[in-house]
Amino acid sequence: MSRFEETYWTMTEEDVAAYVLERTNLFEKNATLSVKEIGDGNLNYVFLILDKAKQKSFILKQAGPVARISEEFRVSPDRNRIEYELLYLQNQLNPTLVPKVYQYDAVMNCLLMEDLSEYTILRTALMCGDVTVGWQKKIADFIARTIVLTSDYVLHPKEKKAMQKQFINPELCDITEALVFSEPFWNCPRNDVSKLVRAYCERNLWHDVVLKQSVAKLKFGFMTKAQSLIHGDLHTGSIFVRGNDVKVIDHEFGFYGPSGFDLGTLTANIIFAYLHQEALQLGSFHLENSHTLFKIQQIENTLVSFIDEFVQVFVTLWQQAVLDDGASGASFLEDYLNEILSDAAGAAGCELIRRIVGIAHVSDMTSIESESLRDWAACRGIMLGKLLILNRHQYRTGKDYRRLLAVRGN
Ligand code: SR1
Ligand code: MG
Repeated sequence: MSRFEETYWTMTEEDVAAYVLERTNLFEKNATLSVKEIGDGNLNYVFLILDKAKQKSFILKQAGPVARISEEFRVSPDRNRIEYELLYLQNQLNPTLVPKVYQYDAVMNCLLMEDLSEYTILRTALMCGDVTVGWQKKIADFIARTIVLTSDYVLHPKEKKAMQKQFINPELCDITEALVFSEPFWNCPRNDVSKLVRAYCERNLWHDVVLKQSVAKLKFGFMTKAQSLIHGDLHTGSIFVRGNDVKVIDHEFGFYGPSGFDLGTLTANIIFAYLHQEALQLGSFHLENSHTLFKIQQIENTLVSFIDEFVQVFVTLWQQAVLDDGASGASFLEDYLNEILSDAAGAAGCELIRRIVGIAHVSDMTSIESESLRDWAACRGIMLGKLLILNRHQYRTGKDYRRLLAVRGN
């Protein structure tokens, strides 16, 4: 029996070269391959495999037994199955917006997929202000299509429950429940904040009883509302762009959860891109750095059109896909959509706060060079996050988010 068939172990670059030659038909058996581990995420190992002679390349992603960010997180490598099955499904629901997936191995907990090395991570593109116009509409469509087409009133009830069972994902949900909805809201030892931001949290976050109760409600919704299949970690590092082309990656956090969660997570990450540019603007020698001001405006417009496109596509799809007389009616649709938008605003607030206070930070914030501007952006992010959580029922349109970004003062 081959060493790849018996039991699971984590592979090196050399092992991956041997693995793909032995266990797949993607390369000729005598191909000379170069393999490089290129993963920069918090969880998995990502190998780029190149056959230079044939100009062919693929990505192999293997789930390790512990998270890369911290060995405190032991997570089942079965998340690789969830990612594979979600990619397979998304290749049917949104075929142009996800990488192609070729093979899954349940013993080695790895999957093979399309190489996207010629794409840029959206977070990086946004930080450079080098943004392809229109990506936000594609992702708004992706979210709306996914949450409508996997929901209870569109699927057959038995099919929906079978999918809910297929994508039960307790370990990764446990991470989100802890890192997004719990730890940032108390003085948890795992939190990671500067002295100044810690003092801000002591004053404005960790003892705010009303806020804590709101977050508890959002967490309860995350744990109990099995409304739609969601990505579960849809930040700007989970999206690749190349020209007009957009791909959503890293589906391992997927499960049946609240339909507004992905919309909210991505909203927060667009706000991080905005805060990054605001900090650059404040730090620039010229008071009116017109290039940065343009980028700030552009990111704000992107957020507005992201939200408005989502609402429009959601309503259209709902009206087309829902056949039930009651559920397709205006009153049901209005309530259902409002709940999704409130949950999205709440999730956006929690994502903003957790990426600033909790263990898993984002480079939009950490790359701000000046410590005082980093702290300024962090406190502003927490303030915006609180507003989103506490007033979540008020965020229904792009214009509402424009108003949020105009709020000043910490
Ligand atoms: C232990 S994993 C930390 C974070 O990285 C992932 O990308 C998720 O965002 C998770 O919360
Ligand atoms: Mg991820």
